[in-house]
Amino acid sequence: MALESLREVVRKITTSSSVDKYLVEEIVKDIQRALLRADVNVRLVKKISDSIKKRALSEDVLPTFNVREHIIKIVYEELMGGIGEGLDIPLKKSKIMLVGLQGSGKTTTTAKMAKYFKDKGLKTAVVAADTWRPAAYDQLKQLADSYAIGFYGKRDEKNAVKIVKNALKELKDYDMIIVDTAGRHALEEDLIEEMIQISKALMPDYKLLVLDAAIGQLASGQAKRFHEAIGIDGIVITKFDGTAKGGGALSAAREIGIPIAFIGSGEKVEDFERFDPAGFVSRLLGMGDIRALLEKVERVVSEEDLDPEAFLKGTFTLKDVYKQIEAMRKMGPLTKIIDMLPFGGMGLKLDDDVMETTQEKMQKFKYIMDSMTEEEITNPSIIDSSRIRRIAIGSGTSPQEVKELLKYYKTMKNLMKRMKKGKMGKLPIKGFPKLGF
Ligand SMILES: Nc1nc2c(ncn2[C@@H]2O[C@H](COP(=O)(O)OP(=O)(O)OP(=O)(O)O)[C@@H](O)[C@H]2O)c(=O)[nH]1
Ligand SMILES: [Mg+2]
Repeated sequence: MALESLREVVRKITTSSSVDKYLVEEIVKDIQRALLRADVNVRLVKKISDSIKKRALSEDVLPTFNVREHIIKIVYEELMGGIGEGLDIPLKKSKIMLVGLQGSGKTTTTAKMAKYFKDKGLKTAVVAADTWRPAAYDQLKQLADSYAIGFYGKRDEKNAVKIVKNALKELKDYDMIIVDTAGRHALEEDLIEEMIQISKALMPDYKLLVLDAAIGQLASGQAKRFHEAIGIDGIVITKFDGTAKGGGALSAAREIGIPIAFIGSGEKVEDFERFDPAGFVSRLLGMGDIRALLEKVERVVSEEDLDPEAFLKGTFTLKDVYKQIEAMRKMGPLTKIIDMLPFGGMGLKLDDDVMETTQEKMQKFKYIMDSMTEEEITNPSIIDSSRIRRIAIGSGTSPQEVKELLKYYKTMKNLMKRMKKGKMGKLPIKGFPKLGF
């Protein structure tokens, strides 16, 4: 379902040539539907879709993007922001305590996680501290044995706190200790008390809440109660292999502000991975090529950030001028940026009037460049007077203004050349009169 609706979104974006309000509304509606179907709660859906709408309509399309990519980039970034980053558990001596509702997958997850850390080179052991379910001990011991993972438990001991205290003595030379606890049907008082006592005895570095992907909207309430009782550091979503998309668990995590640490996606011990926000977005919305898009977005975003060094390398084209202007626009007041530019730090002082004309001019330069062909942008020397006329008409400017941009470009290019040669001494400040430099 989600896949179909997102295909539809992409189709709409692809066949459209401009970012208009109607298109954005349509896209946002489709995304809302897909998210709601994946069990993401209404508040989170609203938050994500509001920011998509706002950004899609207000932000300029980056020079290296078309409209389609522009919108997908925003959609993607907002979804990623909505999902948040995962919890990264460093590979060092630590204790982890797992808690969760009955049948959520704690015991299975204990074994999965132990194998995960063992495979990463940590000496790992598990502790059977579920004294409520008679078969819990055997279930965990069997899993630990078959993967050569350390194990501590006491079959007939009814006091979970005692087990944990003994385990800490017995497992002193292990790096990673993972404790399985009894499942809570609902959060009964005695079980809450036991959970608190175990936590006090163990002093875990991480308390992870195990949530079934299928829990849906109930997740938030559950997570809150566990969080209030012992303070949760991260969430593990299990049964991701089923039909549920985990939107409920995700919403719960976001609502209480706790990162997701791992995802369990099958009954086998191997079916376990670190939480990967990009993968989660794809799963939520069924968008297969989102990773490739992400890579492109990352590349462009980092290219677009102003890096004076980069301007000194390679050829300087109008694209670089465009990037400079973009970066300036993003980075705020021009005066601040001057220090960061290759020709900055020269004690340049701009008064407000000059500042304003500069910003205005920059904007005009952008319009002009938007009317140029790719070839003209990368190789401005081909721009003759007939091209200048065409560009001026296309951008609603005058040939004089197009020439100004070309002059600005040439000046910058020469400047770059000189800087490259290390001749920083005489900077052609006078070369930028129209821009106020
Ligand atoms: N398909 C699938 N099944 C899972 C996954 N994780 C756990 N299960 C299954 O879910 C059931 C319950 O898992 P347990 O690990 O025993 O859950 P628990 O939270 O320890 O249960 P209690 O100790 O009774 O509270 C078992 O049949 C598991 O095989 C998963 O990621 N995918
Ligand atoms: Mg269990």
